[in-house]
Amino acid sequence: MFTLIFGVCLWQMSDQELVEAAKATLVANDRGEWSPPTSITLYPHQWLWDSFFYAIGQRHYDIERAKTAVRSAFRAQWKNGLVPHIIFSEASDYHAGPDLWQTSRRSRHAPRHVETTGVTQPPVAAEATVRIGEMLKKKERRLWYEEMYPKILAWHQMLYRERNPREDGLVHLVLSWESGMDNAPPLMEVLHKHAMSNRVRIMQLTGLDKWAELRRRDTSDVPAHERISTLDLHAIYDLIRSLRHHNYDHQKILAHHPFQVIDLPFNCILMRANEHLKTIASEIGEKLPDDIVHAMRVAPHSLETLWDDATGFYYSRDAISGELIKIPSVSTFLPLYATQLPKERIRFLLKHLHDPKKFGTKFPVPTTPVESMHFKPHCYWQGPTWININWLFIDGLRRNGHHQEAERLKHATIRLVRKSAKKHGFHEYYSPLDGSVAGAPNFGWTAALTLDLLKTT
Ligand code: 2M8
Repeated sequence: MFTLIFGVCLWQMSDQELVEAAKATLVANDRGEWSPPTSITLYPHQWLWDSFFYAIGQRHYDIERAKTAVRSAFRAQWKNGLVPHIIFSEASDYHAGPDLWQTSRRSRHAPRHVETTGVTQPPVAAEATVRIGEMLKKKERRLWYEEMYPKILAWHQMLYRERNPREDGLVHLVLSWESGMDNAPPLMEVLHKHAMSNRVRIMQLTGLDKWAELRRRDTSDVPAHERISTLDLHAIYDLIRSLRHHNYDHQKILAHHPFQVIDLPFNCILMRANEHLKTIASEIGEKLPDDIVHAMRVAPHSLETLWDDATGFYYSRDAISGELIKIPSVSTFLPLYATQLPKERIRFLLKHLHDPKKFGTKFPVPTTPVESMHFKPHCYWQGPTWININWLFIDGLRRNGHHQEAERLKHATIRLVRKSAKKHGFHEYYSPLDGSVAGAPNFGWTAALTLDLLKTT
């Protein structure tokens, strides 16, 4: 027994070593004002929700740097309030770069001083702002909140003004990249149903996708089977062309664009972000505007329409057909992060969490249930365990009073990262079955959020 424990200690990091290693990863990725998601060329620019997760980790050792991470994500905010999901740096080797988007030429709202994409990502800014605020003295916090409030507010208002045609507090996404869970099976279902362009269909029929696969730039560092499929990626490129064709004008996009989803995780994050915004507003003596107050009032009722009693899951909705996308995924747990759920509902969700055929794996939480035909343990958002999703889920469990479950998941998450940290550092995602690493190495949000889990109770 002693030898076993001693052996484990030798090849695994202690909490303190893990904290130091996480910090070292964040510092090594740091470019001063912003940090690319990983040390390799796979993602060489600034990504939006990555920046906020970075900040949540950085606040533990350099609060000013954490503020800069949040601030810098807003340096390219569009005139209409949109905060773009990528701010391009000088690096030229990204597969969906400025030439594909052409936002500065096509949109009257896009900034001219820097190139960006024309879509957004989950609004984690308010969360990061408040987490930083909690560590500041009252006067500094007020200044910090006064600085961030108008920017975050403009972003949320844009989402409700331009992406919420039903005014029910749940916004439409127009690209799976906006959800951050790029190739999650429910999103790919909508893509396959409505948004396979003729070009992509021809690629598929003629086998040209095999040739295109050889030319992919994103699979030089990470094996193709751990990434999105070539056909799905090309369908996404064509959706970007459609957004560009509509000059990133949301009215035209909602009327004609073939991919529109009421995404469950994005909307859960937005609901929670509004609560944070309310906290920020009240600390600085601001009154939330009516549109946000309205959205906050109706969103919990609208969220209920995403629950399916027959299967016991929350789902995203296909906004084109109006139907629920009944493909179970880890997103079903995120309403816990969004709001307070009834006890009975939580009981149902926790049953799924512990069911070995669904999410009860050795290294939870898989993004897709293991019994699903879509489950692939190493493939991107189709099965692997992601640390940011666990982090949101842990927070949701706490907020709903399930502290023991939250602790259990927190320890399982740290255990998963610790398992390979000595040899492989912090990875982008992990197999939920055996904990093996996948995706990019030296991954920022894995390091940042592990650091946060280790530093907070
Ligand atoms: C992944 O997405 C980008 C496109 O946005 C890509 O595959 O090139 C996703 O995991 C996304 O959630 C993440 O923000 C991004 C950078 O880490 O990579």
